[in-house]
Amino acid sequence: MSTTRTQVAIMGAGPSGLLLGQLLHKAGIDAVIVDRVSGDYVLGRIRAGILEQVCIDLMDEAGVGERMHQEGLIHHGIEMLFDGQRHRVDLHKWSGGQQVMVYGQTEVTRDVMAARAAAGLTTIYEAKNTAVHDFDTARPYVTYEKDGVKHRIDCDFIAGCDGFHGVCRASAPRSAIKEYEKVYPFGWLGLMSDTPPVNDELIYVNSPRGFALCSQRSRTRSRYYLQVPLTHHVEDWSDDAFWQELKLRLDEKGRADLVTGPSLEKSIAPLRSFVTEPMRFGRMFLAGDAAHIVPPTGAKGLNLAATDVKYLFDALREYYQDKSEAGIDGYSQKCLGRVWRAERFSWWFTQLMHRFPDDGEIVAKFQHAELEYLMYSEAGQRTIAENYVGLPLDFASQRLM
Ligand code: RFL
Ligand code: PHB
Repeated sequence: MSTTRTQVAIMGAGPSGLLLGQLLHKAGIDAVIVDRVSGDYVLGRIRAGILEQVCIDLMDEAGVGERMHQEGLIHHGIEMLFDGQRHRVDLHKWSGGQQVMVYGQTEVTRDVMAARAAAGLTTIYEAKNTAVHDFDTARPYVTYEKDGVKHRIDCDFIAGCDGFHGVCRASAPRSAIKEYEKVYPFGWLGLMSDTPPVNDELIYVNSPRGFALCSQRSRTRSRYYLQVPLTHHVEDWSDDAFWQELKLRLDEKGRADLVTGPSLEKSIAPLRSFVTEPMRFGRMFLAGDAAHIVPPTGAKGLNLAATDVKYLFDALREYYQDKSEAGIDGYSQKCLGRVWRAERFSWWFTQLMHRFPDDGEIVAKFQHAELEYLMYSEAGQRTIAENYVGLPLDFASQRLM
């Protein structure tokens, strides 16, 4: 067994782990990242597409925002399509001048990976049998196997950035953890194509045939989603069938404007709301999907991961530079305050926009009435806008009165 030492052992080289590693490096704190898959595999996963300001700011703080600012598209609004009509929610107007940015998770990952490689930092990919040990003591360590050799990394802290199926949350003592979960009775079939987006802004569609979303990655690359039953398999959806169904869920203008083309990628993602409490177990901290999952309707998954990373980085920097444990002691509570607000919005927006198999026509009528109200009321517009652009980092401590 070969043994090395670092200050922070980061499990997982997704956006959470990579961003945390880059921030720590900039602050002069040593970290090693371990992932069970290859770098190419991580880059091949098509996921989130919308960055909130907190995520943009974190990319800048990590010193990896240059390409994002050149290529990312700023959006000031979203469209809601129901009853055959489009309604624009002016995010900028109703959120006090904020916006979101279209920039894919793949690109975020690529940028941080490149910076990491340029700085000569260690990422161990394709590590087998990863495990975390003794995080309830002052001397935690991680182990893994690579090319048939066993390795051990001694550390001060373990950052559990290893996603929903990772080893970190699974290693927390069952008596110390509470998990909240809701699984939705449908999935999202996503298709990526090198075709110009059907609209400048995203369109969220509530149609009698189910939810649809028209998103994008650039002016020449589109990302579309369809709500599908959980029993469907991606192999059964030809590109033609996808485009056909999308057209049926769009309005006349959408049908006329839609440019179709061969898919670059097609996959079905299940939808889930999930939260782990707490997010700290001794000297192990969970961040991102390792601790919580949202249904993608509110575009919150990656952005929540970025907030966790921001809080965790600040806490670790405080520990090393100011010799204070206040940040790490408050980490879990601080994250969970924001997590639950994003979970609530994602759940609410999901139930507003999808057809649930057991709901009758009356629920479709309720949805319609609620959407009409939201589009009529300034309070309604503000509710969507301020949640969509992301509540402020210190939201939990703010009250109007
Ligand atoms: P990730 O991206 O899942 O990365 C975790 C990394 O940990 C590695 N890993 C391990 N490493 C070591 N040892 C182990 N035992 C390990 N087990 C796993 C994995 O290989 C992986 O590289 O989590 P992270 O970094 O917290 O980032 C979170 C975001 O990826 C996630 O919140 C979003 O992508 C969620 N999400 C979406 N969010 C959006 O805002 N919009 C979307 O359209 C959207 N689409 C999606 C999504 C998540 C999906 N998942 C999780 C299946 C679509 C899908 C399919
Ligand atoms: C995406 O572009 O993948 C995307 C955008 C907005 C969402 C979910 C996914 O709400």
